[in-house]
Amino acid sequence: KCNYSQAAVPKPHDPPQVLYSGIFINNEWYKSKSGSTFETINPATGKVITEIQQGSREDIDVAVDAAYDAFRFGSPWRRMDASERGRLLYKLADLMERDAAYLASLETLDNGKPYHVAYPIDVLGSVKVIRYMAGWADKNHGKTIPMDGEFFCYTRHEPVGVCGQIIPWNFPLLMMAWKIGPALATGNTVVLKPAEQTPLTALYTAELVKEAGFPPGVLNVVPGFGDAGAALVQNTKVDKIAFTGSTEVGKKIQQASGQFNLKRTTLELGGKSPNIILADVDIEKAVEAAHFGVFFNQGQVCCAGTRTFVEDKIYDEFVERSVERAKQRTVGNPFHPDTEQGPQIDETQMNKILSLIEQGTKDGARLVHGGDRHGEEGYYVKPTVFADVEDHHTIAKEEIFGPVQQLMRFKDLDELIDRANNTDYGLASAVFSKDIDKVNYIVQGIKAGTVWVNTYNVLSAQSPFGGFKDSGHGREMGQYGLSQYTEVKTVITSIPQKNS
Ligand code: TXE
Repeated sequence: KCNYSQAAVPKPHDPPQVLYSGIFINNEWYKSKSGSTFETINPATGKVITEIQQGSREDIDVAVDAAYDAFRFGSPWRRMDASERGRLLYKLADLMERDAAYLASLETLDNGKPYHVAYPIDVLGSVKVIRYMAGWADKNHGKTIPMDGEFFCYTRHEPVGVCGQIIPWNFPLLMMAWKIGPALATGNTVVLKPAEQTPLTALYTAELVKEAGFPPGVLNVVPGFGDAGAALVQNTKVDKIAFTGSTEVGKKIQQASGQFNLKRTTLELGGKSPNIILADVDIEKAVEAAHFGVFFNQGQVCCAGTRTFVEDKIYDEFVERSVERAKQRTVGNPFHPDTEQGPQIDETQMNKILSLIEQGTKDGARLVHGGDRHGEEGYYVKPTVFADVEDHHTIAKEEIFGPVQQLMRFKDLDELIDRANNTDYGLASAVFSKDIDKVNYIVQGIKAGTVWVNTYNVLSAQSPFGGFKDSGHGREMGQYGLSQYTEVKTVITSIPQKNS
């Protein structure tokens, strides 16, 4: 959970004023070439916040040209000391921190997540990621290698070049920080496309990038829909695509990335993560952790623990307590300090969740709490709990991306590992137990990029995150994250005589 107490959260701007709605290229604001705009909606009310310039292929191509030019050999960005890149990122982090209450308010308005969560997790979390990556700027160096023969060999960690970054709506600012932090620290240039549902914090942060002093063209932001994302993937001047979103679109991106020039890709996609609760746990703590593991961020979390496997001996009590916890969950106005759960991102997602809930009942799972819409205004879904969910049920297989918990029963550990791995996804997982031998056995058996032990949803700037299988590939954050934004160049020089 977050490291910040609620007392430290300042008052929100309610509502925050929207200052930027254009396309950001070369440190300037532009209207779309086509003249098109789109509406960004407040999901708590369903009302329009403002009109945003809608980028399409033409705008993407101009932004890519700007990023390409900023990366040219001899450009100010290429000639800059690595430590100076770090300094600019530290400055950006300071500016984000200066405007943290405003940024968190903007996120709450555009996304619907509770403000008292957006402030510590999304905004201060993003500040931490940018600072962590700033520190790496002048430390990600190559090696000298004792190769055979009369040669001197060393490696350079060079930036990949122009990076296209396509991000989703569930953590708009944080996903931007995960993407631009390592890319800029290692000297790349960027064209970022925020999700169409949540462009506001990315646009404001673009202005902070300018204020921090980054040269023009280093970071460009083009708001728009999937066609703009696809244009970015198709542009041959783009060297790499980093994407977070659905597995369906991730597969398209992977295909298109190999079709024109061969782009490098990092993909962080969906999940159906197993959360395994053994009978020896402190049940109160495990119930709370499993609740948080599913319901955090309105359930709109790629690593959510949506298949909660509970050992037979404690299953019935676990169901009862989980329902009690779900009943207490406070749903409502995301600007209110007591709200735990705001609205889903939009009507489409709300309807998808509601139809999967219906399917759960049809398939024979036992609906023990919630199950329908909360209120009539905005896109709220009641905290929902299903018991007796079986592996073949649709709700045990498909990513729901909503506040819906699936409680599943298990008896035998070996059978459990097969069941937990019986999914196309492999993003995250968790095991709760005091038995270290069982924990280690499960840790090795689970096919997933992260295994949490006696905790859930813990992410940090220092530790890598990413998926196995259809949850994508590549790792973000930590030292591992840097390698996804650098090419290794081997330099071999003939020397007259080699000595040890
Ligand atoms: O995702 P999309 P959507 C999952 C979750 C959710 C489902 C659908 O299950 O219910 O995906 O959400 C851009 N080429 N996740 O439709 O479409 C798009 O504009 C290039 C999991 O919102 O994948 C946006 O910027 N780009 C996830 C981004 O891709 C394209 C977070 C994500 O949108 C494109 C979000 C195309 N052809 C949803 N089509 C996670 N891993 O955290 C769309 N986009």
